[in-house]
Amino acid sequence: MNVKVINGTAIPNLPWQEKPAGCTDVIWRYEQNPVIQRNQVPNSNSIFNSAVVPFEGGFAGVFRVDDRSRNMELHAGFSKDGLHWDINPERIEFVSDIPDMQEFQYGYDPRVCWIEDRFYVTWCNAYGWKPTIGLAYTFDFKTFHQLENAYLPFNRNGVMFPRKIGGNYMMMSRPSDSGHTPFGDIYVSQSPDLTYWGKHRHMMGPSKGWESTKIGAGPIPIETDRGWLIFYHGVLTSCNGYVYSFSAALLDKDEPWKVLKRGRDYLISPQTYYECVGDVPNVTFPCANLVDAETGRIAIYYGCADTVTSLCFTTVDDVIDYLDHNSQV
Ligand code: BMA
Repeated sequence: MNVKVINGTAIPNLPWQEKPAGCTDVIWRYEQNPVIQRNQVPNSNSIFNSAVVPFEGGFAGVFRVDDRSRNMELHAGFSKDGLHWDINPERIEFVSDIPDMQEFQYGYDPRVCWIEDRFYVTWCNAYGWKPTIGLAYTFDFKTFHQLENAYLPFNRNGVMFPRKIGGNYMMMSRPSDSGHTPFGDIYVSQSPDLTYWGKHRHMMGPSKGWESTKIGAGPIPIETDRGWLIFYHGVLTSCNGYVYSFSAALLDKDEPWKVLKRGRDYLISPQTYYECVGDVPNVTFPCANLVDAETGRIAIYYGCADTVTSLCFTTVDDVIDYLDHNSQV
């Protein structure tokens, strides 16, 4: 490995498949995709845009499950190998001492981040039936303690950094509108206590064709000796609607709103059947990455066509090498 993963852990049982012979892509897909089918839970319509982490020698996660009434809900799930998942049929019932946080309206697009001694979950949470960023923590994926929402509506794609930086917790987010927002930049906000968020800094906005409409943060940032490595999604407006692809960027380690490198091209765009056909065609939407600190191998979980969940693979060296030669900040 040329680039070192910092503060990472070894994941010897990381789901993994070698790059196919002759493949020149930076990120390659798992051959048995999708790993999570739409009807894996009784009464589910779709399971996608979901987050997983290493847990007790295996893996745990928070899954976006839309049910057959088309309620958008979050379910916990467990797996020994990261491929075969046992997802709870009942949605997560958050507990909270804060009366205003006690009613669950809808939740989607979760991310899970280990910080210090527990797992934090961020998700797009309805407050007054309007989307903002919900925040909760869990130790065991059984009881989830809900905290204050991080922001006012409208906001989506809240993604925490896995440690305090300069003494504060940090979170990326994407201020939005009430609909299928036709704009969107990524900002980084800071908090001393996970209740009050401020010092909002602009990180980056839409750019080249594949990400010309809006962008949003994806999985939890990976700390390396070159800076924070992130995957993020970008949206193109075609004559037939939105197309969601994703690429990578490298952020300054102390001031992560400063973008050091940014992929010129997408690294994954909707091209396979399961990415192009589903409830919302042409969506690849990453919400989690598992990183083996020993080898630099990365397994990315991404939602496909708002219907199923898939896996793809790369390495820290492959992505940084790509960024070193194909960056357009
Ligand atoms: C976004 C979110 C995502 C979804 C995407 C494509 O606004 O709702 O959950 O994957 O649209 O429909």
